[in-house]
Amino acid sequence: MTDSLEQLRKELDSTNLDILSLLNKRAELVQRVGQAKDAQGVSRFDPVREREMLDSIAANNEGPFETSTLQHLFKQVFKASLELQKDDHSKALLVSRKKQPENTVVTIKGETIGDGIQRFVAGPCAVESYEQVATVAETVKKQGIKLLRGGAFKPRTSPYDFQGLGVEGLKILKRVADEYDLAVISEIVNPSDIEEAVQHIDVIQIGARNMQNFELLKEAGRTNKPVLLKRGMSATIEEFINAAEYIISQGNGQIILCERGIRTYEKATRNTLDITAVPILKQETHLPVFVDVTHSTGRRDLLLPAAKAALAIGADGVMAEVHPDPTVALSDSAQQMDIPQFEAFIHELKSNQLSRVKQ
Ligand code: PRE
Repeated sequence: MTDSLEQLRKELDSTNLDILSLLNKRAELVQRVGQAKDAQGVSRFDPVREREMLDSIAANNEGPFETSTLQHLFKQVFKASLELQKDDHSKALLVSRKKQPENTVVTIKGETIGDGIQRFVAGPCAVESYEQVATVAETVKKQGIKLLRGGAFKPRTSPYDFQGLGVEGLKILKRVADEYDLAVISEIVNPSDIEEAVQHIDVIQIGARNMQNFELLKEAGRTNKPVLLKRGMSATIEEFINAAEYIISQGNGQIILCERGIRTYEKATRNTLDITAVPILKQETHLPVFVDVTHSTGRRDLLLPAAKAALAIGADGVMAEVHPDPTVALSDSAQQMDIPQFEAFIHELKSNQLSRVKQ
């Protein structure tokens, strides 16, 4: 006598529940494996281990399913397990929005970043002299901008290019900041310079080339100065977020992320501005996000449209370079704005009135 359909389905229902319970039991084990791997710094994906398990399935399969069918199903389980481990990992990150749903607001000399008002950071690529920085500071101040940038330590592609004025440059920034009541941002490249640098500057910038200089990240994390962290030119968003985690893990949560373009095959611009990184970073983390329009485009004619795009997509601010005479600038002369161009740039962004833009 054949079993009734109803009876068979009852058995299937109960078997489904067994499978469900076993899958979740497996998932719990996978989560524990994930934690152990994170603690050891071991890569989550392990193809050798997966191969061993697939071989064991082949050796033990008594049918009626074909081995290839079962291997396919198990591979899906491994994939889902990997996703679960990744999810757990990102939930555990201190920079993660899952950990802290509300926005981090970074405060720099009374100026707030990340509170919904869009800000600007402007200044020359490199500090060249007191007069040069003071001229730019005057313009920046006139535009109602509080944050002045200027490079004192310049990591250049060629060792024969201008390397910056070093600590002397930081002192010039400090003098100008005091005279014009501005806050200054400058890149630090060497962990051992941080102690001295924090006496002169208000924000430590960590540049694209140093995004994974973990000693530098940790040293910046041990200070109480805000840090502007630029995305590495070949860094994925996940790597960028983990770099920020290095800083916060040392106690300093005053971090601004800065998208500055990534390296692609496209040659029309210096880098490819990854504009959607902005909303992704804002979804994934609680940190403010800036866009550096100068380094991403490398083209003066693209600064304005790139800045408009950045503000429209929800960036907390835009960084741009301005020099009294870009033609004779010691670095990046092709992409810095002169003062009238900068004034027009800010004027256009303001009148464009992406309503939350504040000078
Ligand atoms: C697991 C998950 C992902 C890896 O690629 C390999 C195996 C699995 O689901 O079995 C678990 C795991 O992370 C591991 O055994 O190392």
